[in-house]
Amino acid sequence: MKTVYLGLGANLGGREQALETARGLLDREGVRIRRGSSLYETEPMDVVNQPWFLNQVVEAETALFPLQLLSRTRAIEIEMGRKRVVAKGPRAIDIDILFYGRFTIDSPKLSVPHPRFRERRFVLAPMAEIAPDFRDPVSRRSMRELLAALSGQVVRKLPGPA
Ligand code: PH2
Ligand code: MG
Ligand code: MG
Repeated sequence: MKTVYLGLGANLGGREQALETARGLLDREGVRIRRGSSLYETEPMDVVNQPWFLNQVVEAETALFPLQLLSRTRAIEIEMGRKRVVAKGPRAIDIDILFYGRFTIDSPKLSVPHPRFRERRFVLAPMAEIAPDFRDPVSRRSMRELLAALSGQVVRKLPGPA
């Protein structure tokens, strides 16, 4: 079993319900969620003219290999009605593989750690909440350190368990 961290995001429709549905479908697909961060209401990045996101990070255990995990997460996105209209634009659900144990993967289909996570408060704030001492296998810096080094992007932690 490998410990993985996944980033969940939604900015269309019932966002909180979408995250809950995604967590349930991940479990069905053999991705056992051990911990979930709080939910965060986050300012959109990259494509800024789109609704705010609800983001969450989950820690899970899985026996799936990285590309198997990727195809299951893609299948869940499609099952949940995601259509790729605009790259980095609005979506009903997005499931990103942030970390796969301490492995680094650079293949045409998949890059792990997620190539842009260090610039993204919507990833680092929930990561630092559930795994502050986890180290980025590339930079060797902890989530807490990477978050502290970041400026910009508004994220609001919502009260209560996810
Ligand atoms: N995902 C993107 C692009 N921009 N912004 C926020 N706040 N949250 C996201 O999950 C997000 C984004 C591409 O996947
Ligand atoms: Mg994404
Ligand atoms: Mg994605």
